[in-house]
Amino acid sequence: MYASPREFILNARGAEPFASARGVRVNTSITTQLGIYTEEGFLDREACESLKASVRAGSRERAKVYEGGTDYVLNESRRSAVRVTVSDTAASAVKERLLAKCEDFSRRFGVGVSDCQEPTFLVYKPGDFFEPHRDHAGNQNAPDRVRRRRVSAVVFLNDESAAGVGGDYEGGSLAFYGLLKDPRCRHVGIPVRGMAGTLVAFRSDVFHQVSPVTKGERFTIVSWFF
Ligand SMILES: O=C(O)CCC(=O)C(=O)O
Repeated sequence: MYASPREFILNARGAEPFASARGVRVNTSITTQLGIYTEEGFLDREACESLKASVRAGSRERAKVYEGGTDYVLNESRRSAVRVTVSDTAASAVKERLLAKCEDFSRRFGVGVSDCQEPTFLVYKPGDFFEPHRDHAGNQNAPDRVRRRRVSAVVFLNDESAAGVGGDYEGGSLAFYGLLKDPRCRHVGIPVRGMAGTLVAFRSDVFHQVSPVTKGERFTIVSWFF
């Protein structure tokens, strides 16, 4: 196990983590066995289109990152993405759908969760990425909202495709590290395919990354259960 996310990143960099996730397709029955929950059709296509319209109309700021202090900071060498504030109606509709997963997630991940944080809407343009990180790493000095996280959720609003055409994007793989027990595999990123409407959930202490988007725009919503 790594002492800190930074140590992991330095190790992972040496092993070119982005390359390990590129172009690989892993069946969801395998990722499920490895502790990554995937639900296709969590949102239907119409809901995804309407949420993307809300994102386009929302106000944008550069996404920040938590680096162990008392608050989030802007560090675009670790995370490059845009965070969008959408209408209360759109945000509450998503939160309501997510809250319906509390019971299932409590059982599935063996943690008691009864609420989730306000959904965060993200846009990644070509070149944007998020380096390997954990959403909660046991740091007791972390702000409350980081310390309480038990389960992380990502909802995809558009499709990852090889061509990155139409409303799709290319690159931008969400990949997980440390799921395979064999120490030789610790730098192997296991990607899940982004598909509009799919919900992916995992324990918040699992290392994950978003590799650089190479074409199109990638739209996701993230939230954390506690
Ligand atoms: O956009 C994503 O797919 C994941 C973002 C993420 O890892 C995070 O916000 O912690």
